[in-house]
Parts: sequence; structure tokens; C-alpha cells
Amino acid sequence: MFLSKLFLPITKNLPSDAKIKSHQLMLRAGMIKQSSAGIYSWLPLGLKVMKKIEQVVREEQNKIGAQELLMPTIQSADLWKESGRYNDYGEEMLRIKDRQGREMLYGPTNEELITDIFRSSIKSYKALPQMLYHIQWKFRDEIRPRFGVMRCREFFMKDAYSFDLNDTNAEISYNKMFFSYLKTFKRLGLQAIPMSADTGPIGGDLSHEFIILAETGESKIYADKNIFNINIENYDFEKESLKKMRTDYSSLYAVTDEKFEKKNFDKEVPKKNQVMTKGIEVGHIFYFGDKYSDPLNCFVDNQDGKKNSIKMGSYGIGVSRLVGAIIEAKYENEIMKWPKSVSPYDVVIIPSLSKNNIENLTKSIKIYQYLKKQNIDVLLDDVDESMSQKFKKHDLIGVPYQIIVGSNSTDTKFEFKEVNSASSILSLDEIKLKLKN
Ligand code: 5CA
Repeated sequence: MFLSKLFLPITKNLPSDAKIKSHQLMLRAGMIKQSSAGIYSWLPLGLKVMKKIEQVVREEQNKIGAQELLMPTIQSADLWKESGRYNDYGEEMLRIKDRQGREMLYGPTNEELITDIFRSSIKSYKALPQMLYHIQWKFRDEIRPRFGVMRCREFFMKDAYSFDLNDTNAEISYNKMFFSYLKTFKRLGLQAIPMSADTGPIGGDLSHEFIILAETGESKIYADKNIFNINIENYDFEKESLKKMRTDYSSLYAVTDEKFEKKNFDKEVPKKNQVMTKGIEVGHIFYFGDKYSDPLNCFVDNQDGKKNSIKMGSYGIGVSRLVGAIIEAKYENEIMKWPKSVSPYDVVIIPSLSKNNIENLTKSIKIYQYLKKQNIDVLLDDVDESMSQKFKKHDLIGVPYQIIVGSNSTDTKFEFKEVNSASSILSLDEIKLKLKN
């Protein structure tokens, strides 16, 4: 992409409610535009990052055998009446009527709908276990939407659902997802800590929030500092190893606000290991057994030919929230710093175009075409601006690698720079290798 063609409405004007850095930087870099309270349009740069996050999430879900489908955003109220949640869910649910007067709603989550899909087709224990997920917009009429994409009314979420014959098998599904979440967040450049959490309107009695540390986070957390040292590389997908991982995590104190009790904290964690800080919830997993399958009559025949209600869990990741969360975790001063896995571009070429330097532009186009052929996602800054203006802009956008075509470059070697490190002079092949690694 040539920067002169990119729809990138960079702005200096920030609304007064843009209080945290991620919100400010996303608006400044033209990644999002608010359309009404807690509802945003995703502009090309913002959407590109979100799509990359979505893809990492999808790949990690597929790796544990979860299968992707797509449920609608609008649901019928009937299923929610069947589960008993229609009244309980309260004012966060956006309720609408169609032209026939039928009660509909914009889905805040999908436990009912997925249970209905499952019950209408799976009748035997032989088809178990199953894990299904989708990545879809949700709507929750939050009383105080704030912090940009962090607490929205409309947001993009990955929600997965597991179906098992009994509690023992369901725990295996829960552990797989638990492990998969740690890997997903690691690929996104984040260290997410699983914290024992409240289940709220989703229900059940086993639940973990995955929280990344950030001063601007809305979640208060209390933990034993040793939990930050667990290395997930030491575990693999064998059942026993996953069980051990869960046990290792569970043996260390780590809870959110709602579960915090000072006397337990002091009893279980020596003072020198106590961490009390704030974080951002980027994922949340739940085990609720037959809370939905029972009222919705979701049964399978078991080995003895008897009806067995399905044991279910649900597993959410805030895909749109992650865009802001990654910025909060990584930014320095006014600079967004994208991990390579989700950067909007792999590399940006910045030619010095002072005095209309056609030679530098021609060289840059050649580099651009070469990298494109190698499947490298490259941005070429062909805008006629001073180098200092260009660098300011690229600091803001945060692409991790730059190729600077100016006085330090020759016909075959170019200045290559990883943000925050010294530059080196490299050939195109060497640059390709660096980027491909
Ligand atoms: N059905 C369950 C699991 S699929 C569920 O809905 N869980 S949740 O309510 O905890 O949401 C899952 C994730 O969505 C959260 O961890 C958070 O990262 C994200 N999320 C929740 N509410 C919002 C919101 N208002 N704005 C942005 N992201 C949100």
C-alpha cells in the first residue's frame, strides 16, 4: 500500500472523554471513529490490526480442535425465555421487535443459540466431545461505555462453547481452552494471567478471567508474584500435562476484586510475594455444567441408552478490546508499539523525498515490488513531507521495521531499522530474511 492512497485520517483533535492512552492513540492514528456512545466504525488501519488479532485467535482455537461457525447477531427472545435468562439479563440486553411484533434481541452472548443448534442435531454420546466457536459482534447496553474500544456497547468477541458427556471430560475441555488462551495471548505479545473470577450473568461455579497488567485496567487483581513465572512451554497437550498446568496455576493465589478476601490473601501469600495491581480482562472462561442444557432439553443418549444432559462451558476473548489492550500494554510516550504478529504492516519504506527526490522514490518502489513478491505486507511512504514529519507519523502508527531510503543507502544496500534499535545497512535479501524471521 502507498501511504498517499491509504485512508488514514490522522488527527490532533481529541474529545475530552479520551482519557486513556489507547483511546487517544487510536483516534489520533485514525484507527476508529465513534459513531455514537460506545459504538465505533473501524477504519482501515484499525480494522487491519483487529483482523490480524482475529486470525491469531482463530488459529489457536482450530489447533485445539474447536470448529468455527457463524451465528447471527440478532436472536429470537424465545430461546432466552426457555433458558430463563430473558428477564434475568436486565437492561444490558438490547431488546427489539420486528414488524410482526416478535420479540428479538441483539445477542450479548450465545449460550442459548448454540445449545439450540447442538440439541437439534447431536443425539448420541458418540459425537462427543465437541467445541464450537464463532467470532461475531455482540451488543451490551453498558451503562457507562468508556475507554474507547475497551468498554463498548458494540464489540467483537470470540465465543466458544464446549459439549461433554460428564464433568470429568468437561474439565479436559476447560483445561484445553485454558492452555490455548495462554498461548493465544503469548502470540499477541501479552502475558495474560488466569485469575479465579466471578461468573456474573453467564453462571456456573468455575471461572477464570485472563488479565494483562496495565495501570489503566478496570480490574483490580491480587496475586502471588510466582504466578508470573510459570512457563507454559513446559506443558503440552497430553491430558496429564494440562491437568498439571491447571494444578500449578491453581496452587498460587490469583483472584479478581469480587473474589478477594484480605484474610485469605495474607494467609496464603507471604507479604513479600503479594502483588496488588490493576489489569485488563482480555478473556473469560466459564464452566456451568447443565445450566443451559437442562432447561433447553439438550440431551444425548449415553452408553446405556439413557438420556444424559450435556455438560457445557463457554469461553470468550474480547477481540476488539485486545486492540486497545495491546496498545495499553506496549506503548511508550506517544508511540504505539505493535508486536510483529498484529502490526498493521510488516515494514514501512521511508524515502527521503526532499527536493522532490525521484531517485529515492524509484528505488523505494523497486524495494516495494520486491518485498510484495515475497508476501511481505509493506507500506511505502510516498507522501511529500520532511523526514521529521514522516518519522513522527510512523512513530504514531507503530510499524516495527523501517527501511530508510536516503543518504545512507546505495543502489543495492539500504538503511534498515527495528524501532528503538540502531540501524544497519543491508541488501534486499538480508532485509527479506530479517522480515521473514
Ligand atoms: N459467554 C461468555 C464467554 S463466551 C461471555 O460472554 N463472557 S464475557 O462476558 O466475560 O465476555 C468475554 C470477553 O469479551 C471479556 O473477557 C472481554 O474481553 C470482552 N468484553 C466483554 N464486555 C465487553 C465490552 N463491553 N466491550 C469490549 N469488550 C468486552
